[in-house]
Amino acid sequence: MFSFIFLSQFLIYFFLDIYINKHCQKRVTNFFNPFFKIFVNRSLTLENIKCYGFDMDYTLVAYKSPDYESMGFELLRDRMVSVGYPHEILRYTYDPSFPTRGLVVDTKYGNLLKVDSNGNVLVCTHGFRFLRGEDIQNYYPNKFIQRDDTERFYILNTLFNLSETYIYACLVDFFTRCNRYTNLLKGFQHGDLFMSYRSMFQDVRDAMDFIHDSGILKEQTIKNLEKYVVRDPNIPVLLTRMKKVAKVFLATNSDYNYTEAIMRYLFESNVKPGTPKLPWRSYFDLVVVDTRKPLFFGDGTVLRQVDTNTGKLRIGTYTGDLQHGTVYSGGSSDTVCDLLGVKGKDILYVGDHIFGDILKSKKRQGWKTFLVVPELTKELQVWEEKQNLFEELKRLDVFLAELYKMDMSYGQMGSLLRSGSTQTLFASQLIRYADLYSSSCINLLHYPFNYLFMAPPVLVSQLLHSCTRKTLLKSLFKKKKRKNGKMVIPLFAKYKKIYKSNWNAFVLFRHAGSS
Ligand SMILES: *[C@@H]1O[C@H](CO)[C@@H](O)[C@H](O)[C@H]1NC(C)=O
Ligand SMILES: *[C@@H]1O[C@H](CO)[C@@H](O)[C@H](O)[C@H]1NC(C)=O
Ligand SMILES: CC(=O)N[C@H]1CO[C@H](CO)[C@@H](O)[C@@H]1O
Ligand SMILES: [Mg+2]
Repeated sequence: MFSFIFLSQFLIYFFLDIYINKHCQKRVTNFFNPFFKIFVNRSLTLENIKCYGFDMDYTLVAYKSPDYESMGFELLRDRMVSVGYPHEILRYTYDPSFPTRGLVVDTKYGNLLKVDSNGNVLVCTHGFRFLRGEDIQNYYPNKFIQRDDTERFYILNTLFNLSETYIYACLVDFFTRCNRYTNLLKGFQHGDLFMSYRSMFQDVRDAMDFIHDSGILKEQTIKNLEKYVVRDPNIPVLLTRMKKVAKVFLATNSDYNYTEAIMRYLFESNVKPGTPKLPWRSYFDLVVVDTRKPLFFGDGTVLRQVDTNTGKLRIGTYTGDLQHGTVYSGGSSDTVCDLLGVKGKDILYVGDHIFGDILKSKKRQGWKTFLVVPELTKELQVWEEKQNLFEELKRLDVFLAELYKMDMSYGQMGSLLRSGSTQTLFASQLIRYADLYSSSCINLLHYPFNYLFMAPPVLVSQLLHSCTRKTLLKSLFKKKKRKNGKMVIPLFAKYKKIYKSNWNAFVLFRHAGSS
């Protein structure tokens, strides 16, 4: 009897194993691979999603980093020189390890700040110089900024802002070091001219608007698609599968001509062998360009039809029914719901801009949200590599030096989500407004369309978990061992050097040892 149960169980597992190997291997292995993972902040059943919406730039379309940002930087830099900035600036080249998304510009003092959700300053640079405790306190006596002062502080939230962030640091660096200019608290003096940090930032923004509005950035991108745009053959696969179970729409702030060029490249020039080549528009039930998000999620603009032959807009407001393959311009999120016949809560909207795509669509329209965070690939890589170190450090929050070193593996400004064990402003917004987040929308391919996302927010909570002194003491006690009659605390022995140089930690240790 016993052996029969044993045998039958064995057989069941044996065949189950073969089945899994045969049918699910790819899906199962990817499922457990953290790099393909979708992280969950609020539970969500894909089965209830009746409609998927996509942003285009940095969401469906991944730009090649750092080539794309470098190109943006060079256009900006050249523009600055052509409006009168010194030629020496042309010597700067883009360094992708410097800027991180979510930095705040203080236009009064010309500093770049990394802050937490309450406005506490975590990292502060002036040009490329990283300021230390005292220097930071000279500018910000309580190491704190009043973030709602939107006249003074600007958050660089999108990936398009990276090149802007970098050119601003270059300008501050240049003028600070160039001896033709006198450094003052709020800017630079040159003869009888005063140039404030504020006006410099305005010039950078104007230059940024210029390269966007004049179409020069788009022109360069389209001229060299191979160099700047990732062509992932899984995108058509994902949309084909999605369209079988739900409606799919595209809502982009880009104009029709650019959208057409990019989407053609993505969908029509690169089909997997054996799949039919379809026009890109057939993958969507609705395409809306010139959406002007976040305005789109509120009042929106006039809805017009695009003449897909000429790229020009038809005059007048569109009032008809939804026609397949037609492209619309403007409108609002309400028009999207009306045209597709879906309710806000049935939509999962996938975007990369925390303010323009995610916050507004969630707050105003109650859409379900999926934030694409391309940086997660790097964050996860560092996390995987340094996980043991991090686990150890988590229990010992006194080792700031080590934590700092780990932070530097992400880039000069450290992680997008943390600084030491403190959560950044970006991370807190992510937790508040995104239901799901992942490094790419393609990761949806690794989950079945009836999947129930229920996991706790592993990445953010684990990355952000900081421990209290109490748990530190507890963990020290747990580890103590007797060796030759002497009490040895292995962690202490290991970090003796750091302990010696850290008075706080030394006191802490004596407590642990004497009690
Ligand atoms: C950041 O980039 C977005 C476009 O992606 C732009 O609308 C915004 O004004 C930029 N922010 C700043 C502070 O320049
Ligand atoms: C789009 O391109 C066509 C020609 O390729 C041009 O006639 C049209 O004006 C362009 N439209 C816009 C909005 O740039
Ligand atoms: C599971 C989890 O961490 N959920 C968080 C999602 O975001 C809200 C804020 O809107 C947090 O309160 C939850 O803790
Ligand atoms: Mg985008």
